[in-house]
Amino acid sequence: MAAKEKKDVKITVCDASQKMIDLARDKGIETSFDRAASMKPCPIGAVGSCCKHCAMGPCRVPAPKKEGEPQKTGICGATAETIAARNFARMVAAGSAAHSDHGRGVAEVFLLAAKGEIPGYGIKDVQKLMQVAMDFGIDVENMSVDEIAVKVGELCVAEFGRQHGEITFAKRAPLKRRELWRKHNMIPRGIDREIVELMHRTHIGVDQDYKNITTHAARAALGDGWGGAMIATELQDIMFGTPVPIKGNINLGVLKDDEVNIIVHGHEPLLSEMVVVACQDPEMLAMAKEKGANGINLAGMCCTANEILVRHGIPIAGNFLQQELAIMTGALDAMVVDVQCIMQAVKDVADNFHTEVITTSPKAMMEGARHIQFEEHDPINTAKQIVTAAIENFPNRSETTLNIPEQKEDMVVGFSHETINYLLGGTFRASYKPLNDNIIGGRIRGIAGVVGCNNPRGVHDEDHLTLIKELIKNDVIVLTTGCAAMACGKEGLLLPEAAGKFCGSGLAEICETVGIPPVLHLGACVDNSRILIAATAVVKEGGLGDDISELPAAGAAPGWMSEKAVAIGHYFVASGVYTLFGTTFPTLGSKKFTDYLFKGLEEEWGGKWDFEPDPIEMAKKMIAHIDARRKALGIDKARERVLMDMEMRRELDAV
Ligand code: SF4
Ligand code: MSK
Repeated sequence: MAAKEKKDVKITVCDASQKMIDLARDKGIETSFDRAASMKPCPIGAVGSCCKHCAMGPCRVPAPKKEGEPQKTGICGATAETIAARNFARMVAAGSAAHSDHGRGVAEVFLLAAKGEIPGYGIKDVQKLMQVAMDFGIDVENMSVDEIAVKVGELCVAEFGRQHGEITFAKRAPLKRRELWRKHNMIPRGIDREIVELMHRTHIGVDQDYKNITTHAARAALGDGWGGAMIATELQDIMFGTPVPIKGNINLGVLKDDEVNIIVHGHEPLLSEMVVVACQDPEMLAMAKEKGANGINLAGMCCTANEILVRHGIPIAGNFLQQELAIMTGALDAMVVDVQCIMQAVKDVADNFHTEVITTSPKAMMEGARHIQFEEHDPINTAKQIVTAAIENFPNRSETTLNIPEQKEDMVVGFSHETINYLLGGTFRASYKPLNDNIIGGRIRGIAGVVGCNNPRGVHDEDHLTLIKELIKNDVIVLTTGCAAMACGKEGLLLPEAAGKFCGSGLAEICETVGIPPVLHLGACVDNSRILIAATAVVKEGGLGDDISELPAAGAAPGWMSEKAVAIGHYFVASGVYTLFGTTFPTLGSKKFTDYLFKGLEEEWGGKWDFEPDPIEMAKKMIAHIDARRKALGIDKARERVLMDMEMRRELDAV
């Protein structure tokens, strides 16, 4: 199908993206939106009913079309539920591996930095270092900060290869949750071990009990959320600074027509932290001037963007589905990628422009791209090489292909758990008490985590925005990360002013009084671990039950696409959260297995999965769950007085 014929089909709610998609189609340049339209998903594979775990297959076991028809099994006899569970579990394994390998990379660099072996890297957040050291049982009294950092680095690296016991951060979870995990043998021994075992169990002829597979998948996923991803978040904060509220800009309009434009894209902040420094280097700026540019403009994409946004206010050019579109502006001198969520197609689009695609990780190379390897012992030197390459490419830019959309939006980001604690806390000490009190009092109805990717199988950004607006309209405060956070940023939902425009009266008054947006940007995909910590802090503060599963809270990823999203979803479910996916769900081919995920799990774990492609219906389900939890806690009546009188307002002002 010719690209131009599809022009009238709504594919994004982002005007800047639409402009670039139209431009690509006019030029005959194919993007993921075109490929999604022309390639329908395999109806058997999409619902988890195809197994290719051995060479007797692939075996397809779709649900019978008519009642009474027998359900096929694989050649080995594997049932539809075993096959769906194995496929699901392998998604969890891959997603957990991705986050955890990110975490391992951070831990290794942290250790080198702690030993003073990386120029430019050190300890920025000593308080958090002490907190983590105490989690590991380190005797901080008699050690210097450097010695503590080395010990923390060694112990974090060891968490990955640990063979016995329990991963350290599991102890951060509420006691009731840990007891439940122990009962079901779900606490990870070591991060790598559970992933390896999950791959073993899902090999032909091993674990053929879908419930048993699901439980071990949770053990691997918990090794991500409470292990690899949490290590990544904590050590990044210690090394680069724990985020505090900071202003930023978002959308393709952040690119500049008179400056060298560099986008860092992917997930790891290790190199991009130094690219930030290199872009401000007088030598680099002089070189840019020599080449005719008025400066160097650094922007981010996907979660690398979130990492440097929340710590430095570096603008974001766009989320996952905008990576090809950023190149369509003709203004991009270098797209620098690390790992995860990088479409191979960026190179094809770049071939139509002067843009140089630069890979930096030996784990993520791309045919035809330039490779400048991240040297962990000397990141500033690598960063300068990259910035130099972009500067040298600036004169190759053509005025005739320059098309930067004007759209860009302001936002306030950087709501780490510590910041939420501080902002919503009392006058004399940070605490979650005022937040809990406002939930108990009904001004805040509940908490939602809305996270995850964009997927061209739906309208870009639309479901995130519809869902989130419906939630905040109903006084549900939203915590967000990843590409969902970026959709919110583009829509102005990450501004304190959004409260008056979009929120119900209870949430609006809280946000206006405290001066926060109703949607709090917590960071990148690995920073979903911050949501776990925030949820635990709410439990520990008291008054809202003894476990995460008792909170008036729910989670969603309406536009998910990656295996990491499945891992995240599974560790939230295993942590007690009602978690919904939109777009599609990868197990629907097996009713038995899907029923177990959507219904059976709740009885065992307190959390459960669900699938709802309509974002309004999704919001209704989340709110119904929140209300049911409020009722169970005996705080449902408080919702009847959501409007604040003057006395309530004074009380809030005083905290
Ligand atoms: Fe088929 Fe069983 Fe082999 Fe899977 S493991 S491909 S179901 S024979
Ligand atoms: S980048 S995993 S598309 S959120 Fe973290 Fe976005 Fe999903 Fe990648």
